[in-house]
Amino acid sequence: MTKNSSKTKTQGDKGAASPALDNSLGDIQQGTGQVEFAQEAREQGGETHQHIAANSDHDSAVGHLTDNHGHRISDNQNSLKAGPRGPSLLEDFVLREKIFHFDHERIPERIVHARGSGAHGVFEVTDAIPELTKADIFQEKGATCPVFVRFSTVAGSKGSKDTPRDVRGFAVKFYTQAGNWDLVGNNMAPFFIQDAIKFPDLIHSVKPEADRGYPQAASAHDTFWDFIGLMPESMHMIMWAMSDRALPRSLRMMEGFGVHTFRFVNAEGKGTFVKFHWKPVLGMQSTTWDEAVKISGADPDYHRRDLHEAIEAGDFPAWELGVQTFDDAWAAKQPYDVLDATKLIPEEEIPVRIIGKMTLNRNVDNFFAETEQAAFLPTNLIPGIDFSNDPLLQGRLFSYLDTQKSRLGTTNFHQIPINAPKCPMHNFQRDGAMQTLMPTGRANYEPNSLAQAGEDGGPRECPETGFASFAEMGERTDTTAKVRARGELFADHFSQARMFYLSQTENEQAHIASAIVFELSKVSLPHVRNRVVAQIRNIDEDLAKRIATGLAIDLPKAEKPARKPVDLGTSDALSIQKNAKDMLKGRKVGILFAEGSDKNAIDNVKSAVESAGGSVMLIASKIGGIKVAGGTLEADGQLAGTPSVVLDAVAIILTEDAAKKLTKDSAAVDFVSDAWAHMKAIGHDDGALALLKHCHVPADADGVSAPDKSFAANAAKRFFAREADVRDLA
Ligand code: HDD
Repeated sequence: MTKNSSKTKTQGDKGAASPALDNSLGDIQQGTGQVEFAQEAREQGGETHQHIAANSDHDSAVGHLTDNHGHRISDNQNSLKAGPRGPSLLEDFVLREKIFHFDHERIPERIVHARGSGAHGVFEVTDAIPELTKADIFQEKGATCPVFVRFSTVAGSKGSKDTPRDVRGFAVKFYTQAGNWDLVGNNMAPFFIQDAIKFPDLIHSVKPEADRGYPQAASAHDTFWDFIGLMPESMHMIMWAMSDRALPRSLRMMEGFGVHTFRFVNAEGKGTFVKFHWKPVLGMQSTTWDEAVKISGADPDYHRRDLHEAIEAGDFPAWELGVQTFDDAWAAKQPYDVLDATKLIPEEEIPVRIIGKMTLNRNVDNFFAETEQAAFLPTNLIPGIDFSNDPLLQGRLFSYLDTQKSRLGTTNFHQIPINAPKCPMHNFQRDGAMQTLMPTGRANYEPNSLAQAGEDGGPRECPETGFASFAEMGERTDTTAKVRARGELFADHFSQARMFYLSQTENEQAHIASAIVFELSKVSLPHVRNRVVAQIRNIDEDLAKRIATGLAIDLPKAEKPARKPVDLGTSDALSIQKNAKDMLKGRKVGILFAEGSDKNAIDNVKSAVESAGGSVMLIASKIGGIKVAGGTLEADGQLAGTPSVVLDAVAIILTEDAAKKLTKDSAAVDFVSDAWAHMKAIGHDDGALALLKHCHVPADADGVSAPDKSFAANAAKRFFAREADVRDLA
């Protein structure tokens, strides 16, 4: 141990263990030589107690059950009583500690984004950009850095379903050698509000209503739409939130956005504005609303399971990181303000330059220790990246640090392994609740002159390499008045909302109209409904009419816009369907079979799907083993528990008798009817025709085919042309 060292032990700091750990491991050093192992456990977090206890056993490598202080427990079944039928005794420290710990197992959930799923991965630079930024991670092509990602819904509690209509959080922690960089974004490019001072109001309005405590994880209620109708700046985001973007098929199939304009700063101190984008390698895909609702019943953990299973299977989800960069002069010419988080920059104006790739390749080992305790901070920046004056971003810079203290209970939350940097960390901050580090030495202040006496005076500032804020030129001068105001162009609330709506395909536009009709139909206050439609008249007259017709209300008088909208044209990049990648990779095909089904046909579908990169799930009424023509087959899923909503396409291989029998089974009927209504490919053999007919599925329709290669090609698509036949769209 370095004498008088004021260095602090952190992850990645491979110096000696702290004295406390050394002492506690004295026995281990003699007995088993497990110091390194135990120290590693400490660095990886969470497991230390268990391992120290287990390994401090001199005579056995097998773990003995102990309490939290290392005392072996002889009986974990019975509490200590005064006689077998007597009262329990207060002295039972084993019982008391166990119950005490259990009572405190839960921590407050996040006020927003409570429901989330996380995974580890790696980021690799594919195109170095030293000319734009001096950020450590972007200097060399091929450089890599570990990452942790947490995806989330926004409104629901942590036990809520995965598939509500909602924005998805897309938070990435890069553990760079220059410190952690957290890019805490969403799967939608704009945001609801322009100024952080409105965030508590927005969130209060969308959360379960204050008096009645419902609805959970839903925006379809009075208070949300009341707020929205009164906040026209939210209209652009409302178009996104009511679009298919709010219903991702998989977390692996959604885009991510840093939302705000940030600054890159290069080695010469030159600043460049930047917007960050994540592009999914599997392409974008969404479910229909009906599908999402049914999935939430069939599998509330649909997205969490999908992410976990894909990573377990080695089918690693990946995204490309892209940037849109521009300078102040370009920004000044735009009809919108780049500091306004309710606006985006069309990709057709400034193309997204791909600079890296993120691959998620490891599931968490402990959901609580990692996913739940992960603390993201927009203030986690590294030299070469800086904030902009976006007033929403500026407010976030306070909120996240603050929230971690209330959620994780201590200012030392940065020491939790998932949050700790993987580069050295040394400073003079000390103590606090749950302090787990052991800074040593006399120097806990700076400046100090202890080094002159041969002692370790501790770390020093780094004027050259440390974080230096970009020397922002502009409005902050001595003559600028303090104001509570916004930039002039912030007042344009409708131009980009219109651009988004007009950029969608016909189906996508219909989905937006239907979604708003659905949501406003759950609103009980007529004036709230009317005001929202009155705002939407400023986006698109036809959309407003469709919604009014869908609600059976008169078209209200348009709200007067604060600033006249301008025509921004369209941007194809905003549509999911226009950018869909018809691929089977990452998609799941179900094969419904029964007694007597043709094994050969099943095998053919399986190999066609698998060779196109998809996965297959065999589904039958019973899972244990069913006699089919050509052998016996076990099913992966029982029909009643595996509806077609959790699949991307279905093949139905049945004998005529089995098909007739299944017409009387509502699970089978729903299986086929839903696959048809959700515009999925259906493969079938002749035997299955009776079931198809019963479900009113025309055997010659587009996307309905024999279970051969054509089915595998169809399975990668959705047949949106079918939609008008299966749904009454607004
Ligand atoms: Fe936020 C969490 C994304 C505006 C205050 N936010 C949180 C998470 C994401 C975002 C992805 C979850 C992180 C995780 O997985 O742990 N938030 C955004 C985006 C915003 C945004 C993209 C706008 C562009 N947020 C925003 C504002 C405020 C907050 C304006 C407050 C002024 N957000 C929080 C928070 C949370 C949070 C209360 C809850 C849990 C947490 O921070 O760690 O501080």
